[in-house]
Amino acid sequence: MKSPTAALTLSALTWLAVATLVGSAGTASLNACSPGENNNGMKSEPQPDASVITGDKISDVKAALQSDSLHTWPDSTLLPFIAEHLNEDKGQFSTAAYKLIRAGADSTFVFNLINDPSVKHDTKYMKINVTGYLGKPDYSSHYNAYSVKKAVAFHDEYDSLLTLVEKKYGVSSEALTAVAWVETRHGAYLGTHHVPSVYLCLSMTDNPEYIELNMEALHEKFDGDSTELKKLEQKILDRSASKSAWAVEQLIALQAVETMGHLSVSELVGSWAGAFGISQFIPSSYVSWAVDGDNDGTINLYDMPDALFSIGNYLKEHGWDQTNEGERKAVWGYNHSTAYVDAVLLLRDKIRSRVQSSGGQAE
Ligand SMILES: [Ca+2]
Repeated sequence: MKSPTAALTLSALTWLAVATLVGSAGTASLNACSPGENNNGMKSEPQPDASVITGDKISDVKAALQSDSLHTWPDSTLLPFIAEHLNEDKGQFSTAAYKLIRAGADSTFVFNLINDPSVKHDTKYMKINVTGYLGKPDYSSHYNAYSVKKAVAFHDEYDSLLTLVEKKYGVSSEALTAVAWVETRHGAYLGTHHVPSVYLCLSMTDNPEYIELNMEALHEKFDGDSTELKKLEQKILDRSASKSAWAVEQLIALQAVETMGHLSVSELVGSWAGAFGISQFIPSSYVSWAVDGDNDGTINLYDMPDALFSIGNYLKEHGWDQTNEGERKAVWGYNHSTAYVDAVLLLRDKIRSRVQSSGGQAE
């Protein structure tokens, strides 16, 4: 990368403002543990008081970023600037860089992210995230006999931690166990996709060449009538636009994740849809709702206490209460799929029934 120009100093100032904004929200209520104290659920006293970032901070982050002057530059200046700062092998990401800077992202963050050797261009992310809806989700393996047995064993092993989370957020230990199982098998399947690469690719789904790619895939598979085909083509157009806009938002959030300083953004791996950690949060969810469950000063969703506290906080903030309607709304907030909601709540019921029938002990 070439040396930063004078224009970049402005963005550094902006960045300070964002760091202050996110930093103060992220650390205000952290309680340090005494040396040797273990708050990972093995002890019930003292109880952790997890730091909570309440509300959606992304709009605040974006507002602060908008004082960066680069997003106001005309194309005639901005496009050559981008071409100059992207590494030779990263030309395929020029649209992503352009969109991010136009959206107010810090240009240093954008170029560092894209130029990182771990960032790879892969059209599979444009395809699966745009046309994935064509397949019907099957969650039945998440609540079969094997899953219930494993979930009950987890519920027993993490009993004291789950009890703390339940007490704090009012979300039952069985529901927390069910969400963490369906998401990642309690951390056994965290995904192997490079999260920045996923979002950078997704931010370009509305480029003509990737729309064409998805249209071709649709035409290859489709054998219905022309009215139905037109509807599906429109759906691809709509999803290409919405996924792209969403990915730009998530990349802005990823910048906030980096500022918070708990995770190495360039090393984040997760699902092909861009979710990471045991709780499978997307970057904006991490910024807004992830919490430091074990009070070690770091919000790390690859650690079980942080992941479970974050799931509890997320569900509570998305409407979880003691009603079926509230539960369904909260779980739907986690993943906008009725099949997903059904699977999580069915597994929750099965765990509860097994736990109750065995007197609280796993078999
Ligand atoms: Ca932590």
